[in-house]
Amino acid sequence: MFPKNFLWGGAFAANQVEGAYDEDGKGLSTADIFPRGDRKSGGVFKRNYEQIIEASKDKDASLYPKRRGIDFYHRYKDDIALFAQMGFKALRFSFSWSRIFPNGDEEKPNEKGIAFYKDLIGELKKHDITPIITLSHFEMPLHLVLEYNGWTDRKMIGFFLRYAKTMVDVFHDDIKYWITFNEIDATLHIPLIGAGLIEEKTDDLEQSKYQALHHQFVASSLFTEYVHKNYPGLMVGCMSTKNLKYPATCKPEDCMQWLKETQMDCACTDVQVFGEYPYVFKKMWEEKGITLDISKEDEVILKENTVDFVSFSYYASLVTSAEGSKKEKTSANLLVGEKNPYLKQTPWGWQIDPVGLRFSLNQMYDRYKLPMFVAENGMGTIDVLDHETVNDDYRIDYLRSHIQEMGKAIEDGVPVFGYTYWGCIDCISASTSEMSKRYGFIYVDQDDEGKGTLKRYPKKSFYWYKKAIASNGKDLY
Ligand code: BGP
Repeated sequence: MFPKNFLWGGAFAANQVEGAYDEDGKGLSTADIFPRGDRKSGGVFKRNYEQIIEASKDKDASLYPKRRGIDFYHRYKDDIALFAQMGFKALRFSFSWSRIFPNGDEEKPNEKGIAFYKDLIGELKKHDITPIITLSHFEMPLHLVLEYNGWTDRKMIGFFLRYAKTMVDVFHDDIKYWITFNEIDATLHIPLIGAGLIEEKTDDLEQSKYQALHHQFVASSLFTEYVHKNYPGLMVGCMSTKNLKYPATCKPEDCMQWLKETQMDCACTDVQVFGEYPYVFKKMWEEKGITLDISKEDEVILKENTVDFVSFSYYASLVTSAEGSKKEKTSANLLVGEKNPYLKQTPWGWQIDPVGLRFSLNQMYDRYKLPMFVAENGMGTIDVLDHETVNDDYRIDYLRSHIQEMGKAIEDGVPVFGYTYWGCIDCISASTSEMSKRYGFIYVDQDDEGKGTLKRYPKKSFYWYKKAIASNGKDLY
């Protein structure tokens, strides 16, 4: 049921694996100022101005787990060799913007940063692994936050384009698939991580979030225009968080609430596929008293430069209802919603729903009629190293059921061209900066405090996924 050249692989982000946060000319990024949260207290998504300044002066890297990652910066050759051993066809990863433009508003790039990614991509080519790049994955040069308050400033469009054009001019022969922003909707949920926005530096937070998001849409479209004009054949995709929800009951009011939330969930992808704002956004701005700075020229740019494929992250699903407030809650990625009594949860409360992946693929293709790519799907949980491996049958069960449902979506008629399992190697969690929330096929010997040998140990799922890829998704037992 999977196409012959289906891109099986894995995904991670520079800020969660590379480490080397201040090496070879790299500037501080927003990821470098976040301390660790934990499963009980939850993720750390907000920092105020004072905390950011304090962290930016703090040389004690141990307090900021994303400064060390899993030392991929120095170990990428061996790690890529392990991915090749699994038979990866693709690796979805990101460039670290502040490795290329340390402050973000310089004229010239940092050549050492470019050289690192040339070596990395050369290593992938050696193993015939297709790179799928995200240009901005939950990080940006910290200077752009402190100097411009991130994407609230229209100048960011120029800074981003300088960075993005630099990278596609260098790598257009090596990289076909380009994603501009990871989960671009994050700007609305976690604006500091999604758009470098310091809340207390804005007069009207809602206005600033939507204005920042608008600047990101324009920047993404201008990059798309540049690629389509200069490098025909390359593909630019959008990427959002798939926050799948189900109505709590068949009560019409619950279904109406579900429809409203589903429309909002699709709104960012609507802009990047249809090239215009959906009425749910305009209604939201009216209700919030927001008037955005959207020029006629912006509207033409959005309309004429839409994406070539749609990608999203899918981990879990939630439930919604008209009277949601009284219901028991749980989380799924960036959102909190009602529990589903039919689903099991991970230790972090994310509800495991493989049918939801089939549902999401059908719903998204139904709406957009563009090639689909599952950029993230995975299970973060507690793994125990046992005789140099991990018996992660639970992860195999998660993968098997999600791959089976993805196969059903393809049989339904949805053109899915790739699947990059999130966290193909244990890495620093985006939300809590923990190591103990492990996703990988490969165990990394490092604990939440950064202690450990950093040695890599293939888990049971490593060998299972190798068989699944070799059989093109047929041999899942
Ligand atoms: C998504 C991010 C990824 C990844 C994933 C898992 O929102 O795009 O960066 O981290 O979530 O989240 P976490 O690492 O918090 O478990």
